[in-house]
Amino acid sequence: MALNASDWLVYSSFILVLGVIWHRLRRQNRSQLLPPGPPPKPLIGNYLDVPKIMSWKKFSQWRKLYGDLVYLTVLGNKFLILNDMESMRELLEKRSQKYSDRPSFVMAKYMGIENNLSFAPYGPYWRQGRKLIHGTVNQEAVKKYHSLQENVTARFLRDLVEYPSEAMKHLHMATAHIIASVTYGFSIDTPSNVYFDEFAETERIVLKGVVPGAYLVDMIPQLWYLPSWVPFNSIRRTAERGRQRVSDIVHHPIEQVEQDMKQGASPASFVSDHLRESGGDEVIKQQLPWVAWSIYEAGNDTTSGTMLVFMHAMACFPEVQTRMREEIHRVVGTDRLPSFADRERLPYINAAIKEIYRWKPNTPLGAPRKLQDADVYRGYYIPKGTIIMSNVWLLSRDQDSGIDPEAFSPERFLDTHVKKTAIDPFSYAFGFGRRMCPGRFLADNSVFILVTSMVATVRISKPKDSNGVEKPFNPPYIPAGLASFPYPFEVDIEPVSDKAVAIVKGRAMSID
Ligand code: HEM
Ligand SMILES: *[C@@H]1O[C@H](CO)[C@@H](O)[C@H](O)[C@H]1NC(C)=O
Ligand SMILES: *[C@@H]1O[C@H](CO)[C@@H](O)[C@H](O)[C@H]1NC(C)=O
Ligand SMILES: *[C@@H]1O[C@H](CO)[C@@H](O)[C@H](O)[C@H]1NC(C)=O
Ligand SMILES: CC(=O)N[C@H]1CO[C@H](CO)[C@@H](O)[C@@H]1O
Repeated sequence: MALNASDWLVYSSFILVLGVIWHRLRRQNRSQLLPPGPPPKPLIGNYLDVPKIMSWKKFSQWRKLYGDLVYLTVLGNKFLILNDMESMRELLEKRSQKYSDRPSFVMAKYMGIENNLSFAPYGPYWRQGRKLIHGTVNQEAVKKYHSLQENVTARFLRDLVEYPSEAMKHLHMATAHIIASVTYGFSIDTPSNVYFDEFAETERIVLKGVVPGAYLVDMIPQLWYLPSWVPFNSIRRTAERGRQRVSDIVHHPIEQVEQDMKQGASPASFVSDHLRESGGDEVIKQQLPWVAWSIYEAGNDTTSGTMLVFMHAMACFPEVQTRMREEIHRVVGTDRLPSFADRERLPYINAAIKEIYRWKPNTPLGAPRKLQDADVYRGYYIPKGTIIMSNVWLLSRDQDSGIDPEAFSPERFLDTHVKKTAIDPFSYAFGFGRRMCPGRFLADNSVFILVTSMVATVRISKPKDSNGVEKPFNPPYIPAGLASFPYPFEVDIEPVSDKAVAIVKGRAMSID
């Protein structure tokens, strides 16, 4: 069919108008100023500028060059780094409607964890899951776990004084025990327990699957579609294995709880409470295993990692350890272990706990968010889909108190010691806004009771060789990823007195 002259005119002017509109839009968008950042290279963007380890240190240096907002592109992905509290508050809290989504990771999606709470897109599924969790671990509800936490701590201390060289193992057991009991109502006390290995294996796979860049495929989704003879093929195999593992681990413990409930032998827990209350609600029944698993995953190594940081600090700063012990012995005495009822009367200990969260923040860049719609802030245009990282590590380095940020010094939080106290890490260490860590009260209680009871009864110091000479002590931290805490390390543990040993053993015996 041939076009006549007038049709042709209509078509071509239509196309011309479209072209002009498109050009205007482009120009308009181009004139919209992106936040400053290191100049990108063609195609790879800032790929070579971002260090693979401890990127937060580099980002913090960039603040001096580019300011509080730093914009990057890496292989086509857009990133915005927030370097000050005000922007985190404004964007992640006040504008949370737009900033509460998470980036999706190809590997995580394939493994089936994409829609499961911590990584879930911002929407009704996520909201329902948060509601389920909130009932179990809100500020009031966590009080019902005090007794559990005190008991686990007493057993932990007994193991610690009996087998001090296995301190790291005992610690992992204790934190895993608490979170497993809260979630499923049964402990994963012994390594022989089937769940223990499953959990540990799954956690390793999952952690690799959600760290941006841990698998190259997250940066280059197209890789996924490479023919399988290409060496990258292992990507698919890894994902397939992860998927099966994840599905097993998510459902096995729930089946166990259901069985225990039938026999009337299931203690109160997140799962059994909701199974009882849901009255057969199918939506809840389907989501429950995933939410339970999310609690376990989000609560296990964050808590034990925080305790490792504590032990690292205690070995390096013995004078702080001594001041903590003096306060506990003065307030609690030496005839019993500390309890939650003592907390209010322990200001130095409470400052020391803040200092643990500050000294080596567990998630130095927070957890990534994805911007759902384009936004404008401080005159800059932030494109839709930008991944937002909050550089809380930089906040933790504040010098307001005048005390060196690298020192472990609870004094920085006490207005009896400094003119201006440091920023309270509770305002950044657990995230922001609607996605803020729902487990922070439970976590903080675990940290309080473990820290206080340890300081009361054992002395933590740098390891020594058989001649009593201190060995070099510099525990390496996990070098990359979302979380930052030390690998298990060697440390010396000895009871502060024979009386402390007797108290610990007596208390542990009263539980069994
Ligand atoms: C000291 C220990 C802990 C630290 C430092 C920590 C820190 C965090 C951080 C920084 C986030 C991201 C928040 C954001 O995006 O703004 C988060 C999320 C989360 N945390 Fe924790 N957490 C800890 C312990 C726990 C515990 C014990 C639980 C279990 C109840 C838990 C459950 C979760 C869940 C489910 C999320 C995902 C929330 C969502 O995406 O909506 N966390 N945590
Ligand atoms: C230009 O930016 C606006 C948001 O300010 C967006 O809605 C529009 O799609 C953009 N246009 C182009 C051509 O990218
Ligand atoms: C903790 O131990 C005490 C005995 O010392 C016991 O009465 C209490 O029920 C235990 N709590 C839990 C949650 O196991
Ligand atoms: C809990 O976290 C610790 C520390 O990262 C890890 O070693 C351990 O395997 C985890 N426990 C389970 C049961 O997954
Ligand atoms: C709501 C939702 O998408 N949940 C998903 C969690 O992951 C499993 C694993 O594949 C999916 O089957 C669920 O649909």
